[in-house]
Amino acid sequence: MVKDQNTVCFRTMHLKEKVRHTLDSYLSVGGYGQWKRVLNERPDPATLIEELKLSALRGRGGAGFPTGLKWSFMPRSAPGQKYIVCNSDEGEPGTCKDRDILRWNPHQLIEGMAIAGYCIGATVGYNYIRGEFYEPIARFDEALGEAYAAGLLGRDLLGSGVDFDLYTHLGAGAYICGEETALLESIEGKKGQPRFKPPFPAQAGLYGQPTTINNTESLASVPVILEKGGQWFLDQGRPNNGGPKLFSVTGHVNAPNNFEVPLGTPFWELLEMAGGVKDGKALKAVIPGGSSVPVVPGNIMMNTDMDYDSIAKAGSMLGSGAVIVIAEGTCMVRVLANLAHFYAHESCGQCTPCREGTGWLSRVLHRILHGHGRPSDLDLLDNVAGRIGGRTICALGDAAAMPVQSFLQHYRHEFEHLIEHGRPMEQAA
Ligand code: L3W
Ligand code: SF4
Repeated sequence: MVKDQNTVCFRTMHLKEKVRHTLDSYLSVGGYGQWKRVLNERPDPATLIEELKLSALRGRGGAGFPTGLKWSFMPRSAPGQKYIVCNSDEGEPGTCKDRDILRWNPHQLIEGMAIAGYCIGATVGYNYIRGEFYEPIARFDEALGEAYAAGLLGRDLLGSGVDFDLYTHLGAGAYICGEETALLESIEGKKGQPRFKPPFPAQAGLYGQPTTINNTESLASVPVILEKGGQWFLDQGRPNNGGPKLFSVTGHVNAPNNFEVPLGTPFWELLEMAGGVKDGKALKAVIPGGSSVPVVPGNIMMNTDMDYDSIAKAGSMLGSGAVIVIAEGTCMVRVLANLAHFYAHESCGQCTPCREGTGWLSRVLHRILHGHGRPSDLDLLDNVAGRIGGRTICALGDAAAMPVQSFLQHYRHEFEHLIEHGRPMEQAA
């Protein structure tokens, strides 16, 4: 559960009641105020989108794409059905924030999706939830029922003439369905494989119709941005990095948890909130944005702030905000072999460089790890990773290649040692 002290956006998370996820709890903190205002006043959607642009909210799912700009891509006045889709298929290793929004703030997500639908001209929304999320799914469905019963979803809402229907759609365990176009294929009942882009979903998305897809945290941030203003949200963070953000701090820390902190918070503060490195060990490295982003040595992270631009300067990405802490004493070959196995397992198999390359990376890393590495293996790893990146349909290929390149850049000596001596330099922490 998100640590209590700093919740800014996720309003019911800090309530002491055990039933924070209910409609009554949400209404008690001003919930649905913005949706009711939209229904009563029918503001020009363009003014709402401008507020969102001012807030500098960047997509919280991994890519950090500006949310207001994405909404403005929708051909609002074009005829035909349009859709808003929420990506709650949280599967990035290390990321565990969206499930807490579904568990504790489902109504805030519903309100955000309804407002998004109004802004982009969509009268139908889908929330695609990871199928393993039993409690979050139950909470979201319960909240949907409450919202319909209260007349906040459905047809001619509050007599406004505005319609908005929202449905839950469950994933079935494939990581790749978190990629936006694979997710759309999955909703359509097809095999979850990414589509070529362009066309982007704003041009041809669900059932070929204009569609906007945003992450759970992005959409759930919208009601607060409209209530307090885009400038307020921007001021919570840094220029071009508006707002607070949820970080899932995991790995070798004493108190792993989700924390909501302003973008731009120094990494060391976040580490302290998570109780510091486990067992008093030194910090070795950090994967700052989910397993798909480059690893950063601990000494660099200790001088880096947690926002999109600062982490880019440190050579990595903020990604989905999953901060994986690695303590001194950890064998980095083992860490990378573990990640490589994951991507090889989750590749959808459409593109040859990804399907074959992820398997090669995994097999070569495992043979090094188990003491059968060859001197030429590091060049082979570099070569295979270099032939995947940028040559595939979706970002999974890059996600598999980037960690390999960054681990070799910073920890090559550990790989060389294992190849030469057949045992790791450092044992697992
Ligand atoms: C219209 C254009 N739309 C871009 C839209 C595009 C998408 C968004 C970002 O990957 C990353 C990936 C993972 N006209 C547009 C346009 N768009 N140009 O903007 O697009 P893109 O391609 O930069 O990113 P992506 O394919 O959405 C997401 C990384 O996130 N990641 C994964 C996290 C996992 C989770 C999870 O478990 N919840 O999110 C972590 O780092 O590797 O690089 O909407 O359509 N000209
Ligand atoms: Fe599938 Fe990998 Fe190609 Fe993505 S990059 S479409 S996961 S084969």
